[in-house]
Amino acid sequence: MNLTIVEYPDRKLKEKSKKIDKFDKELHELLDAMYPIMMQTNGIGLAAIQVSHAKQVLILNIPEEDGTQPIENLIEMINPIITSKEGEIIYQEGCLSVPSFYEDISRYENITVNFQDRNANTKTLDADGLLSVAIQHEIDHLNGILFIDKLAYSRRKKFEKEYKRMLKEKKTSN
Ligand code: QAP
Ligand code: CO
Repeated sequence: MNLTIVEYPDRKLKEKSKKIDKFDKELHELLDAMYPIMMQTNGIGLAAIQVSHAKQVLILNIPEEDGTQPIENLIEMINPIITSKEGEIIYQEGCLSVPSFYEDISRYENITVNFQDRNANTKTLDADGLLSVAIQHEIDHLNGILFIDKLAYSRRKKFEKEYKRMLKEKKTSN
């Protein structure tokens, strides 16, 4: 499967992803293709909609203290639902679909998430810190929400201006 990252302002990113009901080869091929593209693009999280598949599928690989991302740390979540959330954490987020832009975003500090793995087994995970932030960021993608949608009006305007300038420079350097 050949995948490419969809970038803002592509309207595909606003689509709502559909629940997975078949845990078949096609799902496994999608998951297996998402991992290398996330690693090649220096990502720590990727939702299927970012590679044009409107399915409730996301992967995460939170780096260790030394910055490495062993494959053993890979988490695959299908049909995730946050069942409890509390506290606040502010983290400087980025997104593979919004390259070169980072902003502080407020999220829940502690969450519990229910999901299925690639074989349809039900799992529960308690998360805090960066993992909690990453799960919330990726679940937002499944609902068509980007981290820039959470910015206050003036910061969003500043973003639009900077981002348009960057896209223009990208074009003229081609
Ligand atoms: C979402 O984000 C996230 O702009 C995953 O040039 C973000 O992997 C979770 C990336 C923050 C938790 C905290 C962004 C790579 C990667 C860029 C990413 C870029 C290259 C973003
Ligand atoms: Co993202």
